Amino acid sequence: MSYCFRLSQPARWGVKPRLAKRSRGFASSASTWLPVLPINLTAPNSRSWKQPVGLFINNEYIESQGADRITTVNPATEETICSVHAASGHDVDRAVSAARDALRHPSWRNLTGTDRARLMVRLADLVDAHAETLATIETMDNGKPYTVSLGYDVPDLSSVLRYYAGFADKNFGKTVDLGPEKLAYTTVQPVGVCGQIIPWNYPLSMAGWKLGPALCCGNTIVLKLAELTPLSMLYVGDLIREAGFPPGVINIVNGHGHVAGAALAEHEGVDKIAFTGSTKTGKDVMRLASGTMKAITLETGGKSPLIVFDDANLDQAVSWAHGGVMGNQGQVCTATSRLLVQDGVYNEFVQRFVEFTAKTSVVGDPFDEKTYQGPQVSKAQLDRVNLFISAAKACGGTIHQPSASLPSRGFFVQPTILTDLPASHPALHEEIFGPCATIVRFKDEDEALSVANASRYGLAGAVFTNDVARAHRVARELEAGMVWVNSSNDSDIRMPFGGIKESGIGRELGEEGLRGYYNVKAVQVNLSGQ
Ligand SMILES: *[C@@H]1O[C@H](CO)[C@@H](O)[C@H](O)[C@H]1NC(C)=O
Ligand SMILES: *[C@@H]1O[C@H](CO)[C@@H](O)[C@H](O)[C@H]1NC(C)=O
Ligand SMILES: *[C@@H]1O[C@H](CO)[C@@H](O)[C@H](O)[C@H]1NC(C)=O
Ligand SMILES: CC(=O)N[C@H]1CO[C@H](CO)[C@@H](O)[C@@H]1O
Repeated sequence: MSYCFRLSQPARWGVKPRLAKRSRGFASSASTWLPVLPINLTAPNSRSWKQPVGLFINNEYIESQGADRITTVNPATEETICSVHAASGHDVDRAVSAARDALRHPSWRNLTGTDRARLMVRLADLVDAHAETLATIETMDNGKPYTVSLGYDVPDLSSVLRYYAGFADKNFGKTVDLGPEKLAYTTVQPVGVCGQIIPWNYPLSMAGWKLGPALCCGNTIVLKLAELTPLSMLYVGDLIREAGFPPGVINIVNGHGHVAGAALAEHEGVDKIAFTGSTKTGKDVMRLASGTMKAITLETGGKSPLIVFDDANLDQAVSWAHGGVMGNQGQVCTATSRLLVQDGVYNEFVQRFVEFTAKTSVVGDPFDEKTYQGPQVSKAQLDRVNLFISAAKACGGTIHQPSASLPSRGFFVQPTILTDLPASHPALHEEIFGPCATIVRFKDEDEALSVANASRYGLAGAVFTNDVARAHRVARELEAGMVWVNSSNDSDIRMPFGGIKESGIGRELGEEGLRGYYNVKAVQVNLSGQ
């Protein structure tokens, strides 16, 4: 099979030689950092707010030490929104030492779980009280529809904080019976300073998934935001201070991945690193974190299969399959982007899926409440999706683009369905991260499973069938961290979220999500008198 298409690989993190040497010491206390005032912004929906643009360290917005800035763009208009301070390695040192001090400080260390829960709930209430502003910022910076920002992203942040607040006074150790001459028990203790690196596809929600379990267990945090979406969580900094968190417990920095992200991942003052993003960058984080053998959790890429058997309810399958790959502009790590459809219903499924997409995927202004699909987050992401589409054309695939015309400005792409691709085509194996579905036919259950599992990823999978036994058989055999029967993209904060294979390490959400944020200490007391 000749290759008609090959993706070029962007540079790795950590290849820059200066990184290997950075971040050894801590920042000196001599402070040259000055406060930064917020700027006034107004969004296309006419809402105005004061946007912080500094680094949020020790409950203050301060200047970055270097001249580095990140300029962020509204992807629907291609207009610059503003610039924010970008952390240098020294700024990361400062944030880490603020977090280390807070970890030891009685104002945090002496709190009971009940006290921490109260702070977390207060923050959740403030997030809800500022929901419209936060949703506006998210939509302007990321491009996702305002209805989704307001209906999903903001409430996800507040819900996850409340959910983990509920665990804060229930995370206990155990006593273990070792006989009359020994008292043995375990206690749970915070891991320490947690470096958390979040992606641009769900900035508020991903921050919640990281902050919730970490705060619950008494850790302190340096949260690094994504370069493409620096604004919404910076705004939350003010709410963190207002909620009453002691200085240094939650620090929020913007910065470039290969500078600030890398500095955090290799920092000797950081005890744990949690990362959500691409598989490639996840490997860089792992490599850098290995220097001090940090605890890690990674939530990385996916190419999740959705299997439709002949006996499925096709209306149901089409509707969930559409949401599973077209929702959030297809910028979802769990996107069920590989649709595998059994021979008997293949033609009908393709036809109905194309029709459903034409009807549902309304592309346009993300502040318009009729819009289902806003722009891709950036020009680079748009180019990536278009590259896969033109590669599919070049290899003789069929391209279905059922929606009407696109807005003349902004990083918009047609929702796209690719069929008749050769089995080795990259569009069937690489994560496209756009509203771009591939559909492949299969003969029987064995073939479906072997195609579904033939991936380096193992994040999610979905199956549609009327046969209960088959549904559970397939759920068991799919190589994935999450399986949906008769649905897709149907996560719940009370259920663990994460992948196997190259889709990640560890789990977020659910009770399981706490595991990465405490250490268990074993204490054994000799009662024997010997
Ligand atoms: C914090 O706890 C320590 C040890 O239990 C105690 O000595 C100290 O006074 C407490 N500090 C505050 C501010 O409560
Ligand atoms: C998929 O789920 C995410 C979060 O769970 C949500 O933001 C998105 O809108 C969903 N997409 C659809 C089409 O339901
Ligand atoms: C999936 O849902 C359809 C439609 O409600 C139903 O007919 C089918 O039995 C369900 N499958 C399983 C395994 O529950
Ligand atoms: C049941 C089944 O087919 N499982 C397969 C999943 O894919 C892996 C890797 O391709 C195979 O080793 C399994 O046999």
